[in-house]
Amino acid sequence: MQDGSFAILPEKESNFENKNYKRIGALLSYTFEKNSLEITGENGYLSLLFYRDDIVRIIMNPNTFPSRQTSLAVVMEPDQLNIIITENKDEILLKSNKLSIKINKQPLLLSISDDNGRVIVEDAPNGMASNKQKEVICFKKMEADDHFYGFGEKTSFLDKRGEKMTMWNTDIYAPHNPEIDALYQSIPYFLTIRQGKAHGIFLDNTSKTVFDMKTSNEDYFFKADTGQLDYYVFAGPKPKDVLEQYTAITGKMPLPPKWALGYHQSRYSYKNEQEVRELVQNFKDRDIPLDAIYLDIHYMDGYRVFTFDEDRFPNPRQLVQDLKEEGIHVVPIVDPGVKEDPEYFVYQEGIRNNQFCKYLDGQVYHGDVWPGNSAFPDFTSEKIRKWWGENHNFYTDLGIEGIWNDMNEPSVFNETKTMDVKVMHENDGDPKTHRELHNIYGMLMGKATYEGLKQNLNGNRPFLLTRAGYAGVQRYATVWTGDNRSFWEHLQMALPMCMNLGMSGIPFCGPDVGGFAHDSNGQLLTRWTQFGTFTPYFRNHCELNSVHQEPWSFGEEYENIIKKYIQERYVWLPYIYTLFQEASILGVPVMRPLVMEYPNDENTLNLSDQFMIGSDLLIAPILTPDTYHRVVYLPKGNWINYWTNEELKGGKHHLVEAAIDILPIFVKKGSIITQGTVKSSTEAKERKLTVHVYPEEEKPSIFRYYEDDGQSFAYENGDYFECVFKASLKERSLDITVDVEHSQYQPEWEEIEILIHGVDSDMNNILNGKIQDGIEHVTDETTRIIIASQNIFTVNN
Ligand code: MIG
Repeated sequence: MQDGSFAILPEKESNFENKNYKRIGALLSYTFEKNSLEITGENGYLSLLFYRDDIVRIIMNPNTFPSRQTSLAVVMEPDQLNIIITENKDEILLKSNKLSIKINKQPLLLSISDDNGRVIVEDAPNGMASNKQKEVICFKKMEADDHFYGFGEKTSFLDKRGEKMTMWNTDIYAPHNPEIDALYQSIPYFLTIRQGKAHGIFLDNTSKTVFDMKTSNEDYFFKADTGQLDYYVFAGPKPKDVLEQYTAITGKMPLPPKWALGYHQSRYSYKNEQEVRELVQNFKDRDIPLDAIYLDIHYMDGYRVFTFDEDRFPNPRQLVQDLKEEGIHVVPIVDPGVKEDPEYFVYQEGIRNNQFCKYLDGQVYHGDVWPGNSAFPDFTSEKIRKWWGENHNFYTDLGIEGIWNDMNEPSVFNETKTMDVKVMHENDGDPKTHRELHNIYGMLMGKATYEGLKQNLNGNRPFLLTRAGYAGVQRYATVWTGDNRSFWEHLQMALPMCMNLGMSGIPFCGPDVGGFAHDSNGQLLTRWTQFGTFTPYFRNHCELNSVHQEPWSFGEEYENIIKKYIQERYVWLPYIYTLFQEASILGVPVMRPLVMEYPNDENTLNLSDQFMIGSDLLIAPILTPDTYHRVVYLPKGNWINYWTNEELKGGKHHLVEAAIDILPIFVKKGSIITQGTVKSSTEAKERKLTVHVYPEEEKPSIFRYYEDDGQSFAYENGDYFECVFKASLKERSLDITVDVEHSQYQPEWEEIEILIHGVDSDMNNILNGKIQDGIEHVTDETTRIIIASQNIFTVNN
């Protein structure tokens, strides 16, 4: 029925009147205390609560005084702040050091400005409203030049102006196309760019939510199916500030183990031990680096989680150990559905201890998934999360350090694709329906799993991959974008999807390289792997019925190029790892849209087919078949073609060449990047750090380099290495300094090679204040300086 014209009957039009919304009305009374204001309105109650000078939380509850309870997305408590309040006949004014809120009394409407008096978030005439169906909604004014980013995992282009998006974690196998608006993740958060400045809004509501940036040009709205209208406003003003503010509320990604950043190989499924061993042998024989292999659902005994099938995998301990010796980790899949089988210990435990989701009358909910009829752990209870987490010692005892969570929307094989929304969750003593908590279920499975792994791994960093999530999921898991297809269109879509995940506080993400469903081919896999070299998460994965897409599957010509780009990943790791560390502290993404770095440049606002890694590296992959040229936009400044050292002027578009073995990469002139060497896996020793310097007259270059052991949490106690590389070019003299700022961890490399690009050989090169001997001119335009690593620590003196 949905496919016919029935879907567009006149009565189906949804607007303010049809939905019987009631505006909050006039302010009746209020009370103020230190950092918060409580307002009683005609048709609802309102709280304004400052968390920091630059973060305010606003809660509207139609029925009672707002609860200050948050979802488990929120990790921050409000700071002690002094907010100034003033009042006149028509308005109340609240002021922190960074934000001021004007509260109009009749009707009750809010207008929020930053410390420069710039209005950032302002209620539209409909303001806040609710209806009898328990919906809560909020309308905000939209400016002609507002552009919207974030919203987690969404299809289509980068800028979400003109889109209406639903948040309801859904397992969509097909199709992923521009009109599918609810996928596996729900991140009810967005960042607005308005005239080059940024601000953000996070709606903390775990039921179904909708963001409409499409229907009207004067205003946009966000609404929730049920619960409070509970949102946070972030002041900006730079895009990176908004990310820092949002992740102050929802938390930051912990530093992943280095092996999680290497190349990963997966297939649904490598079905038995022999197949896995042959796969590893193939990588060895062909000298292709590899850090992890995934075990999809076939490893289990009848799809029972926490088991291995004895025929297919007779000795998982040996397998895991042998692979570890080769520097390869094994990552098994774990789904939430627990098979209904009275002779299966997990099902027994769950039933005996009341750990599965139940209806109000106590009946356990069962749904059909891979193992057949199954029950679902109630991850909203801390006790139950602990049980689930501890069960993972089954894997960690075998030497496993990474887990893959799938189907955790939760996905159920039925009409609604998920659990009955009437099922209850314990929610640590505050029981709620699945309708109210649906969107956070998958993330809480992640929390249970990550915390369980961490406890079992004796100080090693766990790795968790998840399909479903909610705001804050970055604290526990890496996100992959689910069941894409081996289409060029899906390669194209992966760029804005990952950029917007990054803008949503999730730096560690990536698509299935090569495409999951449908058949890949040599050219597509080659171009996709080139892109994968720079996606934060780099895994090749495909489905049961599709052709094999391991790096060698399409002949030698493609294999060689694919191999080269997997190797490049390892070469770039010392740069990427530093960016991961930055992301773990500041919340900014590793892979970012150009608009994050150049928000005033209108060419970047919806630029969806190129991206940046950090602030200085621009990647412009080839995204269409039989294509050996493309247009690249370079923002203002000068840029260097990484492969040819050719210099290009920014502030304009260029046509660049890209033969099948070329991924176009551009380095900003005036920057410094660090690289390592080709390795078989991240376990192998890094012998040399290469520092590429691209000096720019009168513009000092600077790069803060970070390194640690890549596997433990010792960095939290200061066991890390940090140094700052600087270069300044003035009057035929290039001055380079290496300042070690922290060296409680000693890097493995034996030497640093400094490669200076684009200055002629008769230039004076000065290293840490001394004219350096032993300078070698590699070409007329590139100079090499080698420093033994023991001198790094003394070179300052
Ligand atoms: O409905 O475990 O997205 O990556 O290979 C299929 C089998 C279930 C969906 C995941 C996919 C995985 C597959 N899973």
